[in-house]
Amino acid sequence: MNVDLGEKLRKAMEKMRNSSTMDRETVKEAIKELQRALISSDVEIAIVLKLSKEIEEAAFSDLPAGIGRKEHVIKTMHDKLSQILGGHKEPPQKPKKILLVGLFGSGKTTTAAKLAKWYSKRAVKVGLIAADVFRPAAMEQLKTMAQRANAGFYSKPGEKNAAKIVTQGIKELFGYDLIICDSAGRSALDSELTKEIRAIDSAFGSTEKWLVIGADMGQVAKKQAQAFHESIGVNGVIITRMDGSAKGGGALAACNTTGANVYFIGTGEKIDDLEEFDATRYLSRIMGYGDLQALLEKAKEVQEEEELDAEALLSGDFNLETFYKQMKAARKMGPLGKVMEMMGMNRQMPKEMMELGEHKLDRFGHMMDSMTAKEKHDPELLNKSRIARIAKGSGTTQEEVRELIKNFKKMKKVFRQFSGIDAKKLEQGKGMDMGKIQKMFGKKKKFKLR
Ligand SMILES: Nc1nc2c(ncn2[C@@H]2O[C@H](COP(=O)(O)OP(=O)(O)O)[C@@H](O)[C@H]2O)c(=O)[nH]1
Ligand SMILES: [Mg+2]
Repeated sequence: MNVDLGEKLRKAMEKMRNSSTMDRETVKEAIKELQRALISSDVEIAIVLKLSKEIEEAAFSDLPAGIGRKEHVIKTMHDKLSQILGGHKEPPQKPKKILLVGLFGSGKTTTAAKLAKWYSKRAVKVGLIAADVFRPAAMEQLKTMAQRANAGFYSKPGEKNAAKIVTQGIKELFGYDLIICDSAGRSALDSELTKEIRAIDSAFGSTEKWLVIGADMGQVAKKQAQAFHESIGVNGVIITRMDGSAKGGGALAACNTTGANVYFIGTGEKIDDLEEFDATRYLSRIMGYGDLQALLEKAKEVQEEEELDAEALLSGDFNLETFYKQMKAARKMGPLGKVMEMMGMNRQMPKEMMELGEHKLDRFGHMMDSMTAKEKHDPELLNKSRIARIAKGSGTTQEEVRELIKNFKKMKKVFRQFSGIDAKKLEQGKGMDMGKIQKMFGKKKKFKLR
């Protein structure tokens, strides 16, 4: 997600980390890198310049007790960055009525369903109203997604008056804790759209009016957020397509200058691709330091009777069985690439493992069934004749069995690397929230995918 920005920010930070002196020149160099990164993510120049100035000033101010100059500068950079992206504003936990507004294609309908799922998982009974009378297909789209989210649904195909749909919808969805209303967009916020949204809003009695904006807007998001706020009043923002645009940083910073609360970001087309936005977490993610917290949250949410045993994953005792189980559990949490990204491991992951499909995983499962317990725990035993036996027993080819072993070995190497770096990196202050990781493994905790 937004790998570009992350990559560049990481470089800027690394420049600092790796320099032996911490003079003005070094700081200026790092700030320059930072500027380049932010500008290429379409962050407004004025914001970038202000940020640079603040960092430079803070860098050579008095040091807080017990902290070195370098740590101080790095921390300042991180804090200021997180600030311009909007920090963290917790979304309301028990909203009653959310109205989603925005232009065509901003992601309203998709986000309505994603939100329904997000709140459903938090024991909120959610109903959806499809009030896009402009594009009738949107009703069908939302209906299908509502089913996927296990949410109630109301619409009235053929009805041209959105407010009427909403009034009826509220009646039909009586007893639901939260009702989310999807509205129509236009290609611009014109008087017609304003009028329609106002009518829906008054029929609906929104407690929340959230603007949905695509990350590809970049800094233009500012104008859009302001315009929507002035004409209909907006008290929350969701930025979609953070996964597909290099301008996500710009969109975030722009919304932040308007004082808008960015509650969520959309990170994919699927119904689970919605995340509560937290700038610190977002930064550590895109910069590749991993974020176990996000992973844990996601893990808790996936409704599968699979256990992802992080300890086994990173412990030295990583055998074929753990490998298979973990790959299976990880897959259920979403594309493996994303899961690994959250753990900060995507950089080292073999490409073929990131793209491992369901079908292949099933085949791996069959092979595993044809192995003895001993073989699973010690794949070194797998010589030519054993491989032949396994292929035959599982209806696969010897080539595939060898592929499984090869992949397993690669993964083992990745995990070993990952588990071995904590103490050293921690001492050198090289980012990585290893405190969290260590705490988790220290407790020998398994986390269960419900
Ligand atoms: N990659 C990605 N695509 C998204 C995201 N949110 C929405 N989309 C896609 O954007 C397009 C427009 O979304 P839609 O919900 O129909 O927008 P609406 O016109 O505002 O209702 C669809 O193709 C969605 O699949 C997101 O977070 N990431
Ligand atoms: Mg729509």
